[in-house]
Order: sequence, then structure tokens, then C-alpha cells
Amino acid sequence: MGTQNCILIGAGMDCGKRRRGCVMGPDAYRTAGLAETLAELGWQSEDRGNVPGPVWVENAPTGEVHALAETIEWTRLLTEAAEDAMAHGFPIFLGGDHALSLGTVAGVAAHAKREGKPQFVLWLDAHPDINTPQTTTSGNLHGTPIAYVTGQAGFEGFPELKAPVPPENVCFIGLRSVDAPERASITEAGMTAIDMRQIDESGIAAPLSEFLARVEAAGGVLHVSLDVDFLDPSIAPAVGTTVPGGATFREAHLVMEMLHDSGLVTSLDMVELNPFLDDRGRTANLMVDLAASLFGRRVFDRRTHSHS
Ligand code: NNH
Ligand code: MN
Ligand code: MN
Ligand code: MN
Repeated sequence: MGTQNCILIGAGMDCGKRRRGCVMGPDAYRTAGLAETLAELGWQSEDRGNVPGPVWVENAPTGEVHALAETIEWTRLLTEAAEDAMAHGFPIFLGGDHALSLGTVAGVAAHAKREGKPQFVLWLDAHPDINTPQTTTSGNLHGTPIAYVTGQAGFEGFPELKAPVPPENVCFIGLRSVDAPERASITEAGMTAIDMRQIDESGIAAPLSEFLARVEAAGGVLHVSLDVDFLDPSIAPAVGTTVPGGATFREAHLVMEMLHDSGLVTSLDMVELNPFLDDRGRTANLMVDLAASLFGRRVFDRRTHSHS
């Protein structure tokens, strides 16, 4: 058995959108006891502190792309941090808003390429975040990481991708707010998009199993990007972009439990937590509990428990 080592990387990016507060995310996860929780599950963690990116800039006028230079700088810093961390353990990126995934996914994919393994990405989010700086109507770059990491045009000035993620290796689960240009590019690129209606109809386990079987068959590694707004706002209020009709408590835990059992996940983003909007820490605590399910917390071991 190898060492079970987590690398915690604070990425309090707060300029991927206008509403402030995600800068406090990394410390909210620490306060909620992430490292202690991982330790109980047999994972040692190394906290590398917070990446020193620019945390806030004055709002760009409505409609204009906001904080482009700052986002490029974060992307550069986080690509490096992610690529390095992959060589030392299982990185958990503590956001910070979702623009941090421009860098984290680029970095983990670069590492996978060096290892000769195909990189897959599971995007747990109400939104697909596949706008480009040209198609965005909000100007908020947290709505763009999937377009960048899959190598779409329109990211002039950003670091050149060492290893674009093949679009067919991307799976979205939880979608319920998709912009028109996003819908077009998801369809065109052949990505797997599980919206809330599909979850209502089939349950969440069936489409997830199908995707995990594909990752396994390809000998791939899986990056999971967990946006707080994947969850229903009634259980996770601490996010700037709440969308009704999200994943329930059990749907979210089941996803994490199945991901743990798959053994395929090699990196994780926890993004969009805005502690300024939280209710006595309940969203931060829930996110840490979901991480616990991903790292093996369970009632019984499904693979060995028997009633005989
Ligand atoms: N699609 C919208 C945009 O580009 C919303 C993105 N907001 C998010 N993404 N919270 O997860 O601005
Ligand atoms: Mn190193
Ligand atoms: Mn998102
Ligand atoms: Mn979202």
C-alpha cells in the first residue's frame, strides 16, 4: 500500500466573478476541520498554505471581461502548483472561485500526460462553465474553465496548454443553468452532460457508473471539480450563484461514495464557497463531509460487508 498523502492548496481566488468572499474559502475549510477529517480516514495531509495570487480587483463595467490579467496570473501559478503537487500526493484545491480550475485542471492534465495516462474531468456544478472570453455575457471568467482546458480558441494571453483535455473525457453532472453558446459547444464537442432532469428520471448513480466505467476502461485518471452550487441551495446557501433544484444531500454523498469506491480520482477542486454568505458554517461543514465521503467515510464497506 502506498502512502495516502493529501496536499492541501489554498487558492482563495476571488476575481473570477464580481461578488466578493471566496477569498475566505480556504480558511473556512481549515476551520471546518478538513485536515483532521482526512486524518481520521487514514490520510495524512500536507497543507501548503495559500497560493499568493491577486485576490481582488475593482469591478469591470458590466458586460466587459472582469479581471483578465489577474486570472491569467492565477492560471500560471495554479498550473505550476497543481503539476508539482501531483508528483507528491493527492491535491485538494481549496477555493476560491471556479476560475481557479483554469489552472488546476491544466496542471493535473500536464502531469497525466507525462505519466502517459488519459485525463478525465467530472464537473459537479449547476453550470457547465464552458463560455470563452468572447461568448461570456457576464464577463465573469469563473464561467470559462472547461473551454480553456479543452483547448478552445479565445484564450489569448493565457499560458499555453501542455495537455488539452479531450472534450469526450469531460462529464458534467447537475446542470440546470446553461447559456445558449454553452449548449451549442457541449453538443458539438460530444461531452457527457447529465442535467437535473436526467437525474430525476434515472437517479444519479446510473449515469455516474457509466462514466466511471469509461474512465476505468481507458486506464484514465479523474479530476473532480465540485462547485458548491451543484448542491441544492436549501442545504448549501454559501454561494453567490444559487440555482434552485440542485443535488440533494444523499445524491451528493452517493456521488462521493461511488467516486471513492472507483479508486479513479486523483485530484479535487472545492470551489465557489463564499463563507460570507454561510449560515453558521453549514455549507463549509457539508463540503468537508462530502470530501470525507470521497476519501472513504462510510457506514459499512460495501465490498466486504456481508450478512452471512
Ligand atoms: N454561465 C454563467 C456565466 O458565464 C454563470 C456561471 N456561474 C457559475 N458557474 N457560477 O459555476 O457567467
Ligand atoms: Mn515538488
Ligand atoms: Mn462553476
Ligand atoms: Mn456553478
